[in-house]
Amino acid sequence: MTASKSSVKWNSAHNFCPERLIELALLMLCLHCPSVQLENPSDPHNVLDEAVVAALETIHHIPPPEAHMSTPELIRHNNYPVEEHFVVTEDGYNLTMFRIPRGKQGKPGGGEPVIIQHALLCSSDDWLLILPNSEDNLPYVLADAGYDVWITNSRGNNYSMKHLTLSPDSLAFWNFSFHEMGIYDTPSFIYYILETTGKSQLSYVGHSMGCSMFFIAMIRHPYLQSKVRKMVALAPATYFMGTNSPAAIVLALVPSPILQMLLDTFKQGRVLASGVNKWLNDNGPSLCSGTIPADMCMNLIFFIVGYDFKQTTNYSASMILGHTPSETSAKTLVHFVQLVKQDSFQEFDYGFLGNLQRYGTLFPPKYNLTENNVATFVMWGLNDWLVKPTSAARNIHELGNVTRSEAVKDKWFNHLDFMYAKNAKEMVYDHCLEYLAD
Ligand SMILES: *[C@@H]1O[C@H](CO)[C@@H](O)[C@H](O)[C@H]1NC(C)=O
Ligand SMILES: *[C@@H]1O[C@H](CO)[C@@H](O)[C@H](O)[C@H]1NC(C)=O
Ligand SMILES: *[C@@H]1O[C@H](CO)[C@@H](O)[C@H](O)[C@H]1NC(C)=O
Ligand SMILES: *[C@@H]1O[C@H](CO)[C@@H](O)[C@H](O)[C@H]1NC(C)=O
Ligand SMILES: *[C@@H]1O[C@H](CO)[C@@H](O)[C@H](O)[C@H]1NC(C)=O
Ligand SMILES: CC(=O)N[C@H]1CO[C@H](CO)[C@@H](O)[C@@H]1O
Repeated sequence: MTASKSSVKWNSAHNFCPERLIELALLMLCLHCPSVQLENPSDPHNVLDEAVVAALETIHHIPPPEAHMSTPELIRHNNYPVEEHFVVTEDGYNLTMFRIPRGKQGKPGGGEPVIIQHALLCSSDDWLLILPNSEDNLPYVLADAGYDVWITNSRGNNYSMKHLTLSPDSLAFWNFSFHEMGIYDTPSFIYYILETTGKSQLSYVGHSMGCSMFFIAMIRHPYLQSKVRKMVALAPATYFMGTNSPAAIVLALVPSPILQMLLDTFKQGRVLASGVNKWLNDNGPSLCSGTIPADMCMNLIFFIVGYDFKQTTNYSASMILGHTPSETSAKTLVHFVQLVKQDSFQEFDYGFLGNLQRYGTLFPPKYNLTENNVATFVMWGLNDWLVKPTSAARNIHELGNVTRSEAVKDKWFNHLDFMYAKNAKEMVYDHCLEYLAD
């Protein structure tokens, strides 16, 4: 009932045709562009026609077919083998993992399992969006090196929006943050993968929230530490001191109970209103392909995470918008905003009364990073607006067993470049391989 309602709503939004409005605006801009008029001042009609043709050409680049492919479709499209696996957590969430058991044809398999875990508002898709050199994507780099790759999806995202009893339309379904992902999802992935492969250990690569989850899992379930041989932490999201992400700063201005209430009321406990991300994913790629619109879209994305034009390709905007953002719970976002405000890596803050009831203390308990002794390699970006180099340094200082740490050598590397940059293989993934092989 609700589902059909929301699809009707979004269809009517589509009839509004924002695409056409944007095209019209661009066309008008181009028509008034002085450089076009100067080229051929003697023949105004010709100039106009040429300008229209040029404008249409920049606008009407068709997005690559990959922009609308799901994770298994992308993997098959790139000629790698893929398996789909499901695991149900102790609290009933049914999570999806995609496995690439070996590299391209002819490459050996059966290597060590490696988990690749995505960040906030992302999914397994986000590890597969580098074009045109698609072999540079992290899962393929690891698979071709002989690893048994498992790309995991944490609760609530597009691929893990399932629960044995709760419906995603209920507030109770969205009653989780990255704390629950760490307590329940990460252990479920680890146990399932070790059981399925018969191995005794695996390694783990996390990006941003993918690291927060992992640290929480290791700190709250210390017996899991012996199951993980090595961990790679890419831009770990634990401390946010001095963040200059405009989005984080604006959100931090809103008191968190009010932010939570607003999101619960207007978005049914999600970050994105039901259907928004599907609409964006369906329409974003065609809105954001072509040179000018793609640049505008990338500008919007950079606004959140830091500028880095050199490392995006003309495919980036349409690939990213075709797959991202994926859904997550409002509580996850609010929990992150609390970390930004309080500059502390700690459990969810329910307010004095709520904390007393839940934790028996006025303030939420902190996660003690020193208790995680898994051998860890931390990488951070010098141009990361979310996780600043000083925050990365604090994280490294506190973790129990950092055996290697370095800033990415490209000084413009930002928070999302760990997934999307065209030089990510050279700058990051090759270093991961080297560390894991050691
Ligand atoms: C989890 O979801 C998958 C796909 O929808 C389904 O095939 C599987 O049976 C589910 N697992 C359980 C235990 O319900
Ligand atoms: C969310 O979970 C907390 C405890 O984990 C509980 O107190 C609260 O009532 C739950 N809220 C909803 C809407 O299920
Ligand atoms: C991207 O650029 C390449 C060459 O620069 C071109 O062949 C390709 O058509 C462009 N793709 C898109 C989606 O604009
Ligand atoms: C964190 O854990 C380490 C190692 O177990 C311990 O030495 C330290 O005192 C703990 N820090 C706090 C603040 O509890
Ligand atoms: C850190 O990891 C290395 C490599 O796995 C291991 O040999 C060492 O014992 C670990 N250190 C601690 C304090 O656990
Ligand atoms: C639940 C949900 O939104 N699933 C979507 C995830 O993404 C794939 C591929 O884009 C869609 O086919 C699903 O409908």
